[in-house]
Amino acid sequence: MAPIVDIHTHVYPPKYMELLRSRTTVPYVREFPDAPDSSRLIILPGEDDPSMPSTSRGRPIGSEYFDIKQKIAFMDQHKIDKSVISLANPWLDFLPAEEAGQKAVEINNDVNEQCELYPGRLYFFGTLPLSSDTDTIVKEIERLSTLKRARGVILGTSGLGSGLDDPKLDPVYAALQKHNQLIFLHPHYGLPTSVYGPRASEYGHVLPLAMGFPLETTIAVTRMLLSGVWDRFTGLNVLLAHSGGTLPFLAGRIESCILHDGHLKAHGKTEKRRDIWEILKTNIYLDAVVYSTVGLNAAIEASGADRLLFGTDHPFFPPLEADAMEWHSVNANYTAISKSFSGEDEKAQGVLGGNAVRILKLED
Ligand code: 5CU
Repeated sequence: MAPIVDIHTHVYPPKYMELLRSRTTVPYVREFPDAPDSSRLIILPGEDDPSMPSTSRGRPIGSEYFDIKQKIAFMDQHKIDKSVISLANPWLDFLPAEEAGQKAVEINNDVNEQCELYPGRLYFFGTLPLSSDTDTIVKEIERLSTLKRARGVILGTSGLGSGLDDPKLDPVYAALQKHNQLIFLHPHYGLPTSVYGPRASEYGHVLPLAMGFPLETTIAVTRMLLSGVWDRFTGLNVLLAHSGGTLPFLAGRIESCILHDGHLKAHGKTEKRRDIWEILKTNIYLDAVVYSTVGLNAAIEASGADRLLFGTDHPFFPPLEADAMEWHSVNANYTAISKSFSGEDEKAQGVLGGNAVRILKLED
């Protein structure tokens, strides 16, 4: 039996918690006077709206966000053998350029040390100092490739500030390709809050998380594709959060729009390019954090069962009932895998962990 591996699972390590607690603008962690006993994590754009009661800003943050023992307890509780942990959003995107390089070193070392406490159980995707200059970013990629438990990097969609189709990212992509480091691409910024409408505050976090996150990922990847990132870096591998947002469902439409675009044709950009289907099956991996067979089947169809990897998104999406033993969000992903691969045990085992062990070299 292959081990069960969770490749989408976050932490805010102690060094990062210190940083969040020292801040007064988003992102930050603090207690509010009307609820002094509970800290709140405020990270998403718009979450800090002063018109909201402080207890509905952001989300409560407890030790499950930063105590590595709790990660292990969660893994044990849900029969997860290994986890590839990553710093949660918004990573270091907000730091001034001159601070980012040193903070990335501290935080990556911090996470590597936490992984070392549980040999064979914990690995991590490192964090890059993206607000810094590309030399500093490349240096951290090189350094990460020497850290024992590092298995790639987690990246948001903003890149150096202008998105992932920015040609200034080429040295970063070149270094990642050279050191064979996977990018775990994860959303944070969502869509402009105006699209959620004037009643948005009545709907909790549903619109930014269910719609904003996946669409942000889809747009970011499509921009990478359109700008020819994978034509220049044919060995660059990217793991997309939330089963690629809506990419598997929209891939046909994206490809058709490219083929029918007069502007692209006039600039010779519809020929001599690797199409989206090839990239989905060669450069892209998808996590299985989509909570239903409908999304999972689209992911399987688009990239193949051997490129799909189980994840939980822990510590986000905890059960709302105080006494719940198991997490519904985790069980929804387990159930979707079991239903989609009914009678195909080998493929199910691959998605649950075998693929991750092979792709991320998790044998100790
Ligand atoms: O609930 C949330 O806000 C989040 C988040 O910020 N990041 C994430 O990975 N999942 C859920």
